[in-house]
Amino acid sequence: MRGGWEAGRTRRLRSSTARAGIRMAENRPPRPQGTALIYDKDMTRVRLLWDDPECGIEVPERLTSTYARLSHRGLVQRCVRLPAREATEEELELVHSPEYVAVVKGTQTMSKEELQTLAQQYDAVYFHPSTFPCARMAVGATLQLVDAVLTGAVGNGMALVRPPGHHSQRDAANGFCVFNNVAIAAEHAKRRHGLQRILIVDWDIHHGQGTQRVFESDPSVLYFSWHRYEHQSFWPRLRESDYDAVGQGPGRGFTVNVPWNKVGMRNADYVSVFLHVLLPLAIEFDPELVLVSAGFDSGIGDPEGQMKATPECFAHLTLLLLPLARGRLCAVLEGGYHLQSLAECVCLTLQTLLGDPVPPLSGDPTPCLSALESIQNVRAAHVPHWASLRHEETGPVLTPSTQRGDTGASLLGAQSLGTTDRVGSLLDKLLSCPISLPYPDIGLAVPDSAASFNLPPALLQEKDVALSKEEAATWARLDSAFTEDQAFADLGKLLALLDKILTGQIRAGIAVSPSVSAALAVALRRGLSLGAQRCDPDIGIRSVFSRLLCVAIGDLDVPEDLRDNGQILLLNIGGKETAPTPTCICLAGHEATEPGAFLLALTSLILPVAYNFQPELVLVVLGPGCSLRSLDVELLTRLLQGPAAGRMLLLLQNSELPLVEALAWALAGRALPSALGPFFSASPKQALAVTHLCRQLQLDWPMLQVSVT
Ligand code: Q9C
Ligand code: ZN
Repeated sequence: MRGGWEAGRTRRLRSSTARAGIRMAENRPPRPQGTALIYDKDMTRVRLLWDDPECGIEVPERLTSTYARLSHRGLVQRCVRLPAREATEEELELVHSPEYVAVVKGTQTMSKEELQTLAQQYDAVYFHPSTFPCARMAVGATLQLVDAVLTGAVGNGMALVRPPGHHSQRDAANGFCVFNNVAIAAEHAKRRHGLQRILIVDWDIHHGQGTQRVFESDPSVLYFSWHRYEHQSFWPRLRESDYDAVGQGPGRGFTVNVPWNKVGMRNADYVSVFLHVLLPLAIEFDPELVLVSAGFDSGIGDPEGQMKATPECFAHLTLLLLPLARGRLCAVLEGGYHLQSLAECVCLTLQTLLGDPVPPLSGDPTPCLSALESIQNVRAAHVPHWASLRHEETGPVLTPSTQRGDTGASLLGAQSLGTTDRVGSLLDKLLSCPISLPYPDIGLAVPDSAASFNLPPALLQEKDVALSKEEAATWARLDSAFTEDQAFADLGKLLALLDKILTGQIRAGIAVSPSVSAALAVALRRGLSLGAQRCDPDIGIRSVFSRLLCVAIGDLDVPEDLRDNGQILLLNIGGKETAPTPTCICLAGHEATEPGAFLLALTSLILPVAYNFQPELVLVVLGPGCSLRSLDVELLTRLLQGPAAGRMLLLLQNSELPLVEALAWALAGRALPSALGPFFSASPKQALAVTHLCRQLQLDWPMLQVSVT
């Protein structure tokens, strides 16, 4: 929406921005690091006092059992605890009418019968004498979180609140929601902190029609929601929840609805929507704050959602949002009614906010037909509003599928039968092996001159270990670049670092080399050879590294024997033209690394292929003359920590040494230090090149698909 279509302007600005970016990297102050957690047991006081099967699932144990699990995992102790408070009536009236606030206030002294009668005026709501103080505290907790993040006291955070908020409207309670916590927080961020662009990501499985209505004409709030819809047959059964509801007047394009028309959506469906719908628009929007309406009824096992996304999927969703808004992300609990699944999903969200590496994403990395239809439709609906989608050629789906969403083997009729059992045993399995993630540990193989950098703690620096001539011959095939002693020393460091990553002693690292092409060949050969003998410390049996993803930026020579090798997937951006094969993908020419073209390639090609491949290690190589902006390299680094559980080696040409500091922090889980800045679209020529390549490859890599054809 912002920025232009002028490729010429993009090209002229590129080199100066790139240099400025690198200079900036040298003197950046460290970003606020803490993760806030807000929880107050006063919010467990509200509960259903009569019999109502519809409202019976919104229970106090949603908070107590979630908090207990966070505490048991040691996550509470790692967070900055902030007190909740009750919002003022003035704050409530940022979104709600004084008349409605007075009605809710009046419930404090009502009898059970009066409460029940009032509840009947709304859809799927109950009241309790504690509803008013609890709902005020849910708002106040959300405001405390937003204030802490916007004043820089913490980097990000989460508020565990009840009652939830996103169905609540100016004059109405709805769907267990009394006051709209997130909508009030967004208004507060605008009015009290002067923010101009706020992104609300509503990953709850219900449509937050309350939030949508508050901001439907407001271009300063981009509202994204996915929701179980089933062609308008699922609650709240609104026409305005479909993909073609895009906002009103000046707010047109700033409401994004992704309807799920089938149940059983899985990790690949969720991640595909983030990569192909949310991320391009969010990057273009460049929010100053991200508010997540974090409902976990979209997680596996939930009786309302009936979806199949596993807890670790929420770690990935969080990771994909963290590069936005300099990491200023506030997650606020909405729904989530399967107590175990809810608690587990919250743990994984919070761990990701804390900077822990994300666990690998399980399941078949193929989005289902129904999800693809929704992706195609919502993209088509937003083409007029977003430059990042302007190259889209496909229109909306004309004849929606009748197949069920889950591409699994079972048939429509068999679905309800046994589903609960299957989900139950899957969950039991998941929960019986608690996730134990390695403590983030970063290694560096860089020249001694890097000693003056401001580097993250818990960092290992490889000492000089000169490579023998024999080793050099084995690994480097005596490349002419490696005849100098110093070059041998650099290679020795690189191999020592790589070995630690491959044997699981450290998670990620950065190596600098005078010749990255040669170093890349060394790393790949070593990876294949050592991978074959790797002993997995987690499961205690020999396992083999069989999938190495190499994302190479710039002009790099990769020896013939390492191309199309079967275990290596090579993605070369900005290099020489070669005919693409499924495992050697090239987006050629230096124009491919210009900001607009690169961002397009990142969300539509690099990340989908990376998630599809499910690599065990990601190697990112910045070749000579890599003209990516420092910011884009950081973005690439942060986002590629998803597909291989944070296992990553960055390989840089020694001229790029100044990038080491920023990238070490990025590997350690720190947010991007600056906003994404003005949006550049890809030139029509570059957009066509990316689109064409994705089309060619989508049979081999289904995560690339954005339409059903
Ligand atoms: N059987 C939240 O998740 N009941 N609210 C729908 C469909 C209302 C959900 C009935 C669900 C409200 C915050
Ligand atoms: Zn919900």
